[in-house]
Amino acid sequence: MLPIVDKQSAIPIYVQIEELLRERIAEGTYPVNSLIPSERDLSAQFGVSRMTVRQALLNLVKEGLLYREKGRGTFVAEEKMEQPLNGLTSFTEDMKARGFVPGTKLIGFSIVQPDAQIAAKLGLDGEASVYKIIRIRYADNTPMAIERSFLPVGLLPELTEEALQGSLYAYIEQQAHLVIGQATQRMEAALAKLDDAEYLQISLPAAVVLIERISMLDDGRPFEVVRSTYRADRYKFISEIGR
Ligand code: 16G
Repeated sequence: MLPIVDKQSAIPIYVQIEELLRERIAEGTYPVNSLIPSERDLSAQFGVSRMTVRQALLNLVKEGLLYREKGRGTFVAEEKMEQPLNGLTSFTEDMKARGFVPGTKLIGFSIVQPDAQIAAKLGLDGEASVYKIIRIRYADNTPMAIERSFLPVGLLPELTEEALQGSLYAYIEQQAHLVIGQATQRMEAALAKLDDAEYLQISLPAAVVLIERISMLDDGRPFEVVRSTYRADRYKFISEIGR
């Protein structure tokens, strides 16, 4: 039986094909990471041209619902991670809450003099030094984000590389006995830079979401400025909004 493509409709045929493919993915006819039928097969199934199928597939690839592998075909992508923007949570907590095993690769750990911007955001004067920490964060071994963090050495004088293999927030609360209060976040879209694309194992050009978080202890002292690069193909950000 041919699926219904309405050629008289005002809705372009490629959009109708997109919808039909979306349904098949949602129903599990095409499971996550499975190879979907070729353009030729789909055009025969839907009774439309290969050009039309190609357009629909291209749009679904752009949207992140499908991905392509050179020489192998088009596959169904994993569902994006839904990241709430309401609570001040840690990466480790976020991953665990979703049933993923959080992972960290520490690729930078040094003590530096902050530039004027970072110093101002952390409320530091010219003398104070900061940790500069770069970590790749994983969910079940898939790289999800890169975090470049700056923390005042004075607040966490005993911070070690070992502690950063696990949760920074757990260290702050349980080892350093500080109380985390609130944070301000700014988000913007960007194209991934070459080194970040390598860390995230994505091919260029690729969209990413940049988030800067400035976090404070409950007494108002800023304890971190973090610039994170999130994979736009793996993340959706959700916020609850009331009128
Ligand atoms: C999140 C935070 C980051 C924080 C980290 C601590 C955003 C944008 N960033 O990734 O600021 O440093 O969690 O995670 O949400 P951890 O306790 O697992 O090390």
